[in-house]
Amino acid sequence: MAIRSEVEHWDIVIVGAGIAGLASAIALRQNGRSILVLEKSSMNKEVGALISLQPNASKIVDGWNMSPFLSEKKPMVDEAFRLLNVKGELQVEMKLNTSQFGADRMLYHRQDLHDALRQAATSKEMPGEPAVIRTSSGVTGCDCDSGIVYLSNGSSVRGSVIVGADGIRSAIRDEVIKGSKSEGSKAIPTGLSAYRVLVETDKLPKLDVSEDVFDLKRSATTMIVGHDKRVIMGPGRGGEMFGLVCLVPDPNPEGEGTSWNNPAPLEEVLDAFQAFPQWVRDIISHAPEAALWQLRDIDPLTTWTKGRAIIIGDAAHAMLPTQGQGASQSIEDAEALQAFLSTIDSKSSADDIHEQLLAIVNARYERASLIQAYSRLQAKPAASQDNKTVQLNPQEFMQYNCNYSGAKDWVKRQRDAEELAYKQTAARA
Ligand SMILES: Cc1cc2nc3c(=O)[nH]c(=O)nc-3n(C[C@H](O)[C@H](O)[C@H](O)COP(=O)(O)OP(=O)(O)OC[C@H]3O[C@@H](n4cnc5c(N)ncnc54)[C@H](O)[C@@H]3O)c2cc1C
Ligand SMILES: *[C@@H]1O[C@H](CO)[C@@H](O)[C@H](O)[C@H]1NC(C)=O
Ligand SMILES: *[C@@H]1O[C@H](CO)[C@@H](O)[C@H](O)[C@H]1NC(C)=O
Ligand SMILES: *[C@@H]1O[C@H](CO)[C@@H](O)[C@H](O)[C@H]1NC(C)=O
Ligand SMILES: *[C@@H]1O[C@H](CO)[C@@H](O)[C@H](O)[C@H]1NC(C)=O
Ligand SMILES: CC(=O)N[C@H]1CO[C@H](CO)[C@@H](O)[C@@H]1O
Repeated sequence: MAIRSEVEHWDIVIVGAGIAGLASAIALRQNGRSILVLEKSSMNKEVGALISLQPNASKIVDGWNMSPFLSEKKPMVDEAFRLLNVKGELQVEMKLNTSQFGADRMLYHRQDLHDALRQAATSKEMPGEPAVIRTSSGVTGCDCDSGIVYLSNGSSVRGSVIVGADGIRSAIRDEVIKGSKSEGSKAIPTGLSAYRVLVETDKLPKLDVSEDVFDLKRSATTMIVGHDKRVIMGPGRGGEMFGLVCLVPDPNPEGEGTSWNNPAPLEEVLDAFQAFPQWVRDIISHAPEAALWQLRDIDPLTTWTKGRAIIIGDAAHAMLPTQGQGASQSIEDAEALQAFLSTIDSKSSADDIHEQLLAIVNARYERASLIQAYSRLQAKPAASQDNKTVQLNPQEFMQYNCNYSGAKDWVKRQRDAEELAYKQTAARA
């Protein structure tokens, strides 16, 4: 008879080493706690694109003492959001500054942010024990009640807590929503696709555009909107790179869309953006390559937790990138794990753990779901058919998105609001 070896046990098992998983590994580090991160890929080629952290997400990251890891990555402060029509005329400029939102909106190269998070998660210099990351370790599912996580190579590990941070096609999600109204919920086509273009700034010629319309060196996000297409662009890595996300109607809405990294010919992008200013097309035409990314999101789920498992990030609330909130919402999730699991240790019961996981879902659900819904709204045609009237109002959403000071504060605010409403009703009665 074979001797059945003891399954390896960890306090926390995180599935997926994307931004959500790595941020959670950092956030959950504390004395005596063991953390294992299981990542399917070999983790040597993060998608090349720029990414932004909204003010209060960048503040959470600052609070983790990430600066030794981030400062060398040449992060940039986003100073303004600028909206142009297809003629290249400025419609709105929204200055972003620290006094308004309590922190800066930061721009990163995705690879750099990912690298810095990975270093911080595994560094000996951070509080608690370093997290262990195992790459080429795909997960096929889990048992939410016992905490067993099954790997594709047939082995398994056990976690007192399982954090499913395995992205939009999450395997842990399937288990968490089994038996709920959301059972079987999957990534759905959104009718949108995005070409991603990243170019080294010093490869660009002098652009034929006046500096008050567009300045390549300025640390700002610029959006150009046509009726059904738009370009969102800005600098990264201290100005060395310039990144564009070019949204178009999905050319193949029924397609599988399993990748955000399908190579696309530059001519195809230029063709799609004929109506856009020549100087934008000049930037695109100097890029080495473009990639097509079929955009998917998920419907709000009825739950994010079951037993010892919780899903976060894109696994829980994948959203369109129309507001650049995906990474920020993942960071906010990680902070919520930190806040609500601080009292959980190896002696905690399954019930204690589940209670805290429920508290996290309570704290995060409404906000993340609303931002998810806003991101869909923001995907509606951004300009009239003749492209003359721009219909997008970024200010409205920005106010809500950036008004956040952590999961516990959020719960308190909700409670205050309820109390106020109750008092008002009582006063009227
Ligand atoms: C090209 C691009 C540009 C973006 N730009 C922005 C932006 O400007 N601003 C913004 O806020 N957001 C942006 N986003 C979205 C943002 O990156 C995500 O919303 C955010 O990173 C949260 O992702 P995540 O960590 O939850 O999931 P992911 O980044 O998808 O990470 C999931 C990880 O889990 C791994 N994994 C998957 N399945 C398994 C499994 N079964 N077993 C083990 N591991 C598994 C994956 O390999 C991956 O490493 C962008 C996304 C992309 C792809
Ligand atoms: C920053 O924002 C505040 C509030 O909106 C505004 O009063 C102030 O002038 C801004 N500062 C800068 C430097 O733009
Ligand atoms: C399966 O993968 C895990 C995680 O990478 C590893 O620890 C384990 O040794 C592997 N088991 C086998 C049988 O290959
Ligand atoms: C308006 O913009 C779209 C791209 O979104 C373009 O295809 C169309 O030709 C433009 N229409 C006019 C009248 O400029
Ligand atoms: C942030 O939200 C609170 C209530 O939750 C509100 O009182 C405050 O005015 C908001 N601040 C901004 C800048 O919108
Ligand atoms: C706009 C906004 O909500 N900013 C908040 C970010 O967090 C700090 C506290 O950590 C608040 O004071 C800010 O109001």
